[in-house]
Amino acid sequence: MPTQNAEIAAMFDQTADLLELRGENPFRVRAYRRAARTVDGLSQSVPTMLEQGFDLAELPGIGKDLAGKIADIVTTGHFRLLDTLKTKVPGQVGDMAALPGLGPKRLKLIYDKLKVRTLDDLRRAAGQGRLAELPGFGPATVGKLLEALDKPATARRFKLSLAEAEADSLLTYLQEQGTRVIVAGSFRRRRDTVGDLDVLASGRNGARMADKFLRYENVAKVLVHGSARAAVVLRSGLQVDLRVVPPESYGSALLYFTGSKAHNIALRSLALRRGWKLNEYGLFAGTRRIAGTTEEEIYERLGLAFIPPELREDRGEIAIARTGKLPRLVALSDIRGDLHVHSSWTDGTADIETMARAASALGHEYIALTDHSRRIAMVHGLNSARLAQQAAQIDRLNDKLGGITILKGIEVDILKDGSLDLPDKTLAKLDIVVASVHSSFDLSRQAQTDRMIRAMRNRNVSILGHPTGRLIGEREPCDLDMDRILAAAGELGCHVELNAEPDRLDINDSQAHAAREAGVKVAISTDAHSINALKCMRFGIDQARRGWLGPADVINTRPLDELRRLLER
Ligand code: DGT
Ligand code: CA
Ligand code: CA
Ligand code: ZN
Repeated sequence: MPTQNAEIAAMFDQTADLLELRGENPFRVRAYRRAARTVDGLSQSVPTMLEQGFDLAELPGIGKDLAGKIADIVTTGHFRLLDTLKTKVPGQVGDMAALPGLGPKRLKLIYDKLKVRTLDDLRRAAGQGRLAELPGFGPATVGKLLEALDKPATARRFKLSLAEAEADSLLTYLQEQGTRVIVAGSFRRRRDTVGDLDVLASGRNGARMADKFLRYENVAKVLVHGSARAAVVLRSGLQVDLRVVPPESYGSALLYFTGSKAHNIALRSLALRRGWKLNEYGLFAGTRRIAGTTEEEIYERLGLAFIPPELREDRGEIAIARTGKLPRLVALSDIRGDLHVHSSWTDGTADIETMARAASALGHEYIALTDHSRRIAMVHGLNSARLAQQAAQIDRLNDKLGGITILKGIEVDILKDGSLDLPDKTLAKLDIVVASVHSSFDLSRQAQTDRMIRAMRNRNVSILGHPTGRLIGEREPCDLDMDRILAAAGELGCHVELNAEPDRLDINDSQAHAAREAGVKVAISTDAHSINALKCMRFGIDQARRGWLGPADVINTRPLDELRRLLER
């Protein structure tokens, strides 16, 4: 798995700590701290940016030298300078510098006063209350430290997109004539992150299948090796469980291992109430198997409509499946266009025509070009004048291109006070305005919520972009009162985005469900900065389905003329 922004930033911070501890050139120390902040504040993941050909040397505080080092870290997972520095400080002081709250000053303090040399020394000192006696070690600092010291490496969850890349190549390797192999678990339910992969195979020779699995080239460590079961850790750190079941139990095993656990338990008690037994081997009346080959026949026997895996979370789906009134969930084939797309006018990698042709090839009838507004100077955000030039180019392209319409739009920055980064008269000329927060993520809940509602009150705003600002595994969602935001959106006729970028998936599944309940319509948009990223729409569809959204809940399932009416406020 490529190294992510937060890890790169942490390596630079740690490097700065160690350089400072050794009394090295303060300019060099500051350069690493600044680079850490820049990397941490990016809205896209560095590996993705590199893949898309973005030159990191263009970022503030990152010159050619640091850009090269970052690329190195992404490919190797290591920062050589940091590794060297760690060997030059005594004991495990180098590793301690990675812990939260332990900068050079505090490190020196515990080294000198408490004679702490190793992580174990540190745990002991904290446990015995000796840390708390030092100046600058308040309860919050010590608490955070202890938490970080206790955190097992296995607690980590993997983004769905990364898990999918791993799953695809593993399945290609395992697939053979006469067997079925599928990934069940949270992966099949399309959760935004997965703890591990649960691979299910049907076949008579489980031992041979398990052996083949263990010989997979990406296996780093074998955890379990049984006759019809195996578990491994891949080189990326992702754990994979394999079970091989006979064909007559395939459906019941698939149902069981798809989960969720809560859904399984609810189904099992439904079976019990009829005097039956449901487990991974089948549905049984006494000792007689009455279903098990397919999931469909099990649901049918239980008197339920088939429940799509995305809904199996025990959030009311079973009761509704009994009435046969489950919603028809939105599918990728329902999507007619993409309403958040960037071009090389700002930080995209392709020009407008290339993006439009690629979208057309994906079957889209329209795209909205929504480059950044001027505040984001780092990416040459558009002011009114450049936006007018862009509009002229879009007019020419719309005359020239057939089959796809390019809508004129902007991703306008929501400023700290909730005002927008461009004047109303500029925004009023556009077909679509996506308003997004890219700064001040740490406002209080009240202030952040008020800020976004103020932005939505501007009648030029069509869609609230990536509402929570989260970057999965890297940046927490900002503190928001989502109920209040959705209520305001509903009242104001503003739509909310479900950003399909695999690092974002923002809003998330349960927020999408809340939007539906509040009568707010959702735009599923890729936020693509490259032609490849246009294909990420399906990750947004996954989360929309998990949020129970149907085609009518999603504005970009509409033909263009209907969409235009929906964008009017
Ligand atoms: P994850 O891996 O944390 O993202 O989540 P899952 O849902 O993939 O959970 P996992 O890998 O622990 O187990 C896979 C499935 O196996 C789970 O969704 C349901 C089933 N399962 C696991 N443990 C139990 C259990 O104790 N009872 C029942 N009924 N099902 C279970
Ligand atoms: Ca799992
Ligand atoms: Ca598992
Ligand atoms: Zn954005």
